Amino acid sequence: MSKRKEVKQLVKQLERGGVSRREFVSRALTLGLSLSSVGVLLGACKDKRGTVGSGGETADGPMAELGPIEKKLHLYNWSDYIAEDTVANFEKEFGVEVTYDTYESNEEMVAKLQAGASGYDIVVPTGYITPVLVATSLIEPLSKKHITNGGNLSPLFRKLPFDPDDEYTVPWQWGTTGIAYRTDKIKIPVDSWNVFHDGKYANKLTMMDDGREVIGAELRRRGHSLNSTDPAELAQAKAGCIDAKQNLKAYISAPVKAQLISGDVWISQLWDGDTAQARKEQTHLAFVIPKEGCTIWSDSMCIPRNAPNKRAAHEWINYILRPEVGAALSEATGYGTPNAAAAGVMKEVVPYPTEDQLKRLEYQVDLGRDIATWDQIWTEIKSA
Ligand code: N2P
Repeated sequence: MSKRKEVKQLVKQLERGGVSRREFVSRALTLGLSLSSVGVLLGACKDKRGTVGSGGETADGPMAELGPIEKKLHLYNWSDYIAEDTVANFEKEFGVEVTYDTYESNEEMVAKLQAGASGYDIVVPTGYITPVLVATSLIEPLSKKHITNGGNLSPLFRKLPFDPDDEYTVPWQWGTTGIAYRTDKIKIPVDSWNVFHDGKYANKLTMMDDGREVIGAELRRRGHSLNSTDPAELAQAKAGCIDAKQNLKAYISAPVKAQLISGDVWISQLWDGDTAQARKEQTHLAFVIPKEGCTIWSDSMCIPRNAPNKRAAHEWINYILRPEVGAALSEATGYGTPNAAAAGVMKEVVPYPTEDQLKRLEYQVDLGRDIATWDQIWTEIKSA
């Protein structure tokens, strides 16, 4: 192999964390590089990995400690939640073959993990479900010292209530669950969950296939918390959901975008980012945070217990945290980035909610034992 090729390979290894910086210097010198050119290479490498403000943890915390990188990585994520080349670029750079499976709700993902032997290396749960995954040992603590790009994250998304010591999660994207509607079909601006109870839009309405969101929206419409466990409030919410159901074409989440684009559906309970994705093909689409309020959420990357490819999983997390990778991700998904360094290189960033908006937004929390009541109500609504 030519010297140039060897140097190139060594740089690649350093970028992947396959060699420590100290080892890199000594091997580069052996290859005949001058000290100053080694310095330049090191500097460039640091920039590429986007290590900012992480206290220089990259210096001697090589991923190599996690063993050699595996040949495979199995990702399990929400649908329509990644940029087109995020996986392909990772495969190319790391020489890892990625399998990418998707789900439509937290509950679908958790059921799969609970069924055991999923083989997944990364899952992307919403905050409220994380404590459940921890309590049932379905995910395991991350090796934080290997996540050297963690300093790129905005402090707004660190030490969140569902993971107070940042032990299990690294944020992926954040967003809100409000109402998407066709501005060319609806002449009066939509601003309330009441619209799902309006018979004149019957069969042009959909709500998400997600009990937490559907019951939560009805609770907010009635002036309650979307995390309520009060039996009387829940009984009213159930009746309200059954009332709205008569007008709904379906309970459907991300896949509703095609129907909003075609005009088969005019008004949907939906996430802001998925609405933004649909807007790329259908300009007559607006998204609103209803006046009664709605969910704000943040989804994170976690490593399931017994994940077979731990080194590759940590490499993936670190890769996603690079500024340019994070920027491409949010530009494609239309969601907010928790990555401050990524936001710094984006043309347009989803702004964090204003004080005023935050008053109407609520994070879902783990319902503890009351989850059984919620599940029961959701089953009754769906079969009504
Ligand atoms: C993207 C799904 C958003 C995830 N299609 C909601 N937590």
